[in-house]
Amino acid sequence: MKRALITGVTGQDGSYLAEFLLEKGYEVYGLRRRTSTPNFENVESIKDKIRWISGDLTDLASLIEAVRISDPDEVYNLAAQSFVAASWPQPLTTGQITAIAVTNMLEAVRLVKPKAKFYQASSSEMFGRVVETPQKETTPFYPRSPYGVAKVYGHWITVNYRESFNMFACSGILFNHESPRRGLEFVTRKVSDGVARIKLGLQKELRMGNLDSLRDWGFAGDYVKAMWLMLQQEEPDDYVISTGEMHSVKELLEVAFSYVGLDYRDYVVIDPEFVRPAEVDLLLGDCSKAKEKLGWMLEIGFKELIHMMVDADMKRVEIEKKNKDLLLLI
Ligand code: NDP
Ligand code: GDR
Repeated sequence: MKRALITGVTGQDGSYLAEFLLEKGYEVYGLRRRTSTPNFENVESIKDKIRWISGDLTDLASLIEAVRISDPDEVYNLAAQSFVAASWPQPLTTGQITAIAVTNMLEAVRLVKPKAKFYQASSSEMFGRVVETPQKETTPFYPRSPYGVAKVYGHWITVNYRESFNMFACSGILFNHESPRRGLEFVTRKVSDGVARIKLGLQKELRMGNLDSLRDWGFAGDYVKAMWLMLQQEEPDDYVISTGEMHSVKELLEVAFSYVGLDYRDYVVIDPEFVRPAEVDLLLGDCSKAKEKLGWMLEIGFKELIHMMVDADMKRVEIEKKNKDLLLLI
């Protein structure tokens, strides 16, 4: 039985990856930092199957202990301060978790289990300002946020450990991927949740930032398979994972609102609070290398993804509304 250690297992990708690996028969160890309130929502159905290890990415001792306890064949480093907008008000925390802590994780693996295969969650945010379209593995980086800058560090330190210590370390340059488990502040989920609340009469408007930015949005469940495939290869390498299709935030609004019979222009209000100090205008990935070498395939397209998210939020918000109404009756 193979053993995997996942950091960031309570997040969107960590939860899909844990499910995928458990189905494949892996023993899954999940690193989890202490929180003041429980955050098991994404992993509720597999909570008892994960072997939990307490630790924090910024605490090297806890990572060394995590690698010692799990004795992993594969390590997936998914933990990060992952919200781009939060990286301006919290640039140092973002740097500590999203950049420097990648070295913590690599050091823990190098010291305790150097033969373990290592996956680093790199990001299309590293491309930032448009230098080349579509963006591929060889496109130069020009990050536009403290988050993007931190991810560039994480990417290169992973490449460096591969080259310096001959470690099996891969970096997956993943473009935006979404699901009903996406955090509520990210644009797709903010929209699917907003649509559900407006449709069910719990919210009157949706306050948004830049509607012109263009993103390459895929489904998280498809993307975690690519992470695993990277670690099953003979040689470690870096891969772009994307859909190769680009849509604007405006299109996202159109698809989500029209799905429940509404016109987004009647509800969306532009609020400067959600406009970023520097924007990544356009992200479009070329994942031919992953298709060819990993045999990776996309299963869910843009519209299907957004409809899936709206359906899930309609169900969730409906239950919330019923519970509220019941409370009013008591
Ligand atoms: P989430 O924000 O949903 O999850 C982040 C996870 O990291 C959470 O489990 C969080 O724990 C954990 N975490 C944060 N800080 C620490 C810390 N100091 N110690 C231990 N754990 C910590 O992110 P996603 O699942 O969407 O993304 C996974 C990774 O992939 C991230 O590194 C992200 O930057 C990267 N990425 C994501 C893309 C996307 O479109 N989703 C695209 C490209 C890259 P807690 O629950 O306690 O907050
Ligand atoms: P992103 O995702 O920054 O691309 O990072 P996000 O969904 O936050 O933003 C996408 C685009 O939508 C625009 N936008 C808004 N965004 C948010 N969150 N809220 C709004 O109200 C709003 N209005 C417009 C943004 O300006 C942006 O252009 C995600 C994260 O998962 C990263 O961790 C990951 O590395 C990258 O994707 C690839």
